[in-house]
Amino acid sequence: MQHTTLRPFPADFLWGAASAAYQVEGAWDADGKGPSVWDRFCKEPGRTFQGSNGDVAVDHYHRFADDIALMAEAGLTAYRFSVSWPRVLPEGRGAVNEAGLAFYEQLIDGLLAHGIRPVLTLYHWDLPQALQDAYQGWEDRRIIDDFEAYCVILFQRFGDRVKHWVSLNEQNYNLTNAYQLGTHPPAVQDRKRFFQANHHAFLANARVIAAFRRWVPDGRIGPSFAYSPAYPASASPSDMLAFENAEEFTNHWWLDPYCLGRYPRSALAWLREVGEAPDLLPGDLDLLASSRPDFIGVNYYQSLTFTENPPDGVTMQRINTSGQKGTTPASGVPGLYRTATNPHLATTNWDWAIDPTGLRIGLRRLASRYGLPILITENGLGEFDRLEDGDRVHDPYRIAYLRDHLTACRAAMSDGVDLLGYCVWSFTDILSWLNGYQKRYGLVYVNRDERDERDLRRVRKDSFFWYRDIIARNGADL
Ligand code: BGP
Repeated sequence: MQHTTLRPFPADFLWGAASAAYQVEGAWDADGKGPSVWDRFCKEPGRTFQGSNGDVAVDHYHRFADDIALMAEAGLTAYRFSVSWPRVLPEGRGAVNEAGLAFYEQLIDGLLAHGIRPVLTLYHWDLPQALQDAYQGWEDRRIIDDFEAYCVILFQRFGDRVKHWVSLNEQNYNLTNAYQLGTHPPAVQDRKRFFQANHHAFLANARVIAAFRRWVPDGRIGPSFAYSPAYPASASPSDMLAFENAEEFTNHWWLDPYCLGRYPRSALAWLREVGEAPDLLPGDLDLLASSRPDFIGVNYYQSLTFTENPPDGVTMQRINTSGQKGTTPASGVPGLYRTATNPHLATTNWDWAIDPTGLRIGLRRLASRYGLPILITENGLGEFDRLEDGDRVHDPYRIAYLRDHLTACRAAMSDGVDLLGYCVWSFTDILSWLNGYQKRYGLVYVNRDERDERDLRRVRKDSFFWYRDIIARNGADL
């Protein structure tokens, strides 16, 4: 579709930026917080880039007021952050840590005082270690009750002020790393356990949405999905079939249960054939079908291109975590699909394809298939940035990336997509889970690296000023 004019962003469009507790807060054991699985995992040798961890991260826990002031200066109208479950419930269940809740209360009230709407993520991967130890976390159905109880504490406490909620962040990406690649805790490589853990997460998501309706009836909630729309490597029927397989296994497998309350048919049939299907109990599918979200949260970084993969073909491979361009191997599931390089797209230094049109295509696919509004909960560029004399960071590559993706959003809205808002990943630089501090995403530079915490000073990048001007004109100057 080629529009002669693009639709303007609506007046109430959420202009946001995002973060996650483990990646920014630090204060990993302060004021009664319990350990999360990441607190332990990052300290095991060889798990992360140069052994980096979030003990201090960017010290947002102590500097949140200054960070909010910077958000206000940028003109943000929304800030997406996550609550650390073990900060609120050190054991994952049972006694509440009042000091943990108080931190989020101050953060939320500080945002609201500056006219910034809080978008609260209930779970961004930092599972309480106590629940991993007690029953292996997502692998056990007990997680459903415990997750619901934790979420209800937050609904009761903040539901009067927070109207935008994200249930689970990137269940797909997190559990793929946790149970297929072995690169997130608990570092398992077992597809049967992978699908079972996912099934419990779907049920937990549904239960929490049902509880949300009771406690925050005027709020909106949805999961955030790591969405990489699939492309076929060519128009050959075998590549088209591989692409269909990939769409079904890497996208619909999550989005269909969330939004339609059912698993995609061909994928489920395959998993039953190979003995990897999750065990479903009576009532499970009814629960899924009863809790439709209010929106789909989309975390978009790249499209992925697929080709056929024979039964003795390529298996799942770890991604590039060094920033050495061209080191990502082909990855796939034998008999289903494998990734291929898309010769039409440039890539970042971490080999992520830069594809704004892929965002437009993806948004349209979601809008047509699920008929729900969409909130872009993450989009951004991880790159090496350089702090220059006079406290300047020139990041024209990030500005180009954000501008092109926002333009794709406008095109998608003109195509009929109901887009609620857009959150840049990330507001400040953050700890990138496996990539250390050198893969920077922020609009605001943080003066630290893997080896040295330095002074953790905040420095506005060129992209900060650019985004401020875009927001000021409600996106009219893209
Ligand atoms: C998403 C996560 C974020 C963030 C981002 C960038 O998967 O929700 O937490 O990390 O991707 O990924 P990375 O840090 O691996 O480059």
